[in-house]
Amino acid sequence: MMQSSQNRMGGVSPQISTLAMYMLALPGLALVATGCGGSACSGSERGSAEGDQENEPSTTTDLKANAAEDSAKSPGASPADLPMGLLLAYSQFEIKDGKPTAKPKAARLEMLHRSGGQWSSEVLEDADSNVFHKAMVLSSPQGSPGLLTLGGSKAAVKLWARANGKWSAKTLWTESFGGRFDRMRDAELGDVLGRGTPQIVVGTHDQGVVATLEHSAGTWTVTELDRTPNTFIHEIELGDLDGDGKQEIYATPSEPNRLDAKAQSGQVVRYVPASQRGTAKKTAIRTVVADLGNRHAKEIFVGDVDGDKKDELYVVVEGRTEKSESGARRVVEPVEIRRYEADTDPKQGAVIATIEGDSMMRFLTAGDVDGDKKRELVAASFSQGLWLLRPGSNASGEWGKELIDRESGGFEHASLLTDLDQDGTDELYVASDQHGELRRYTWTSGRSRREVIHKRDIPRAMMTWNIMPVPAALVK
Ligand SMILES: [Ca+2]
Ligand SMILES: [Ca+2]
Ligand SMILES: [Ca+2]
Ligand SMILES: [Ca+2]
Repeated sequence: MMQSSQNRMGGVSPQISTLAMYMLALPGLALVATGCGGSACSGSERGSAEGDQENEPSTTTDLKANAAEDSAKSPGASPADLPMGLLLAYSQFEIKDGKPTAKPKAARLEMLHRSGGQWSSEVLEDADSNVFHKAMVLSSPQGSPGLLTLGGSKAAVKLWARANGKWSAKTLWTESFGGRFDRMRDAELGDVLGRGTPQIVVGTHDQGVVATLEHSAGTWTVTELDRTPNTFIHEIELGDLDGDGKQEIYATPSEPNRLDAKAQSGQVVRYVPASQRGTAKKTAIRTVVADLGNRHAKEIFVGDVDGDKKDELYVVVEGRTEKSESGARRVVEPVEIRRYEADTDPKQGAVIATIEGDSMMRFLTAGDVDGDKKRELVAASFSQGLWLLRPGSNASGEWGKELIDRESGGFEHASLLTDLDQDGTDELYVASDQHGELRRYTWTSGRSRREVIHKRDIPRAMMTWNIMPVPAALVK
């Protein structure tokens, strides 16, 4: 049984505004989403239980022993107790006559953890904003970990801490950028400035602002690395492609989102902060690393997936659709995943996978699903399901591609490979917003198993924007 408690923060009513923009895209596009077409489904086994009732509460804290015992009962089943939980960032919408409207409610965060064989969640809402795009753990400079949230409309970066059972926030950065939309859209943590402690690197809508937030002497200093009118930054990634031991910043500027998806031009750019080069002349040196022409990317991943000890950049290039005379929209150029190394020509990214029939893909996550110490990528497309991608001997050639689950989808389709039970193998967590379910996938003997771990009655009452791991002790 789910337990939940609720804290409502802030005092400003949510405005009907920017989320309508997101929602506008939904009704028409949702028609494209297809269910599992019988034989078209993957061969995955289906775990049927919500939560997992098979496992008795544990009496020992030896998680590895628990995991082994549990998996002997049912391979891949969730252990009764998990040392890590999940942070789920949402927007939510008012319900009228049992149906979701386009009117956004307060930004919502759910903190999910599992103990005694039960998944439990706690809800935190912030009426200052109408969406949390992401929430993640940030260890404060004083050492105590808190929860960092990225809010949209109003744009706010907040750090939450719990005292005497109540969550409260300190606003690290809020700004009206001067355009039509104000959103903190994505952030990553890393020591990009070479200070010895991590900074927060943030991407925003709609004035193309990319900024670092640096803590020193009790205050947070915001430094803008870039600003371009009428520009959305969809994602930030950090990594060291050039192998000098210092992380660069990668961001995805594009024209504002369009509903017709005919063409939306974008790039992936790299910022090397001046402090990495020992110059104070400019805040950062900006380079275009992927030139996507009349297409754009909302999702990128930077990391070493192929195991050569060097990071590379993966860019999910959104597809293009066109309307036929009958008014039906069809995909003329499907989603592609392109790979870039440090010296790849910006126009010559290597296509490692194509997702036929889809024009949108907003999540790419890396991890080791089978415990062979080699990493895979999981790609979550809007309407064509979840895909497992494995590099071959040539990491810039076409990768192995395997359907995990056709019956999984959503506008964002937030997904995360992470090892909550800490047994050395990653599980896959996916928010299938089309079904209003959070699902967990594990692999046994090459086959995936699906288990629903959290669900809501009205799927479209919420959109899941991000999933991140969190130590369970922080959210219990
Ligand atoms: Ca570097
Ligand atoms: Ca690599
Ligand atoms: Ca693997
Ligand atoms: Ca695991």
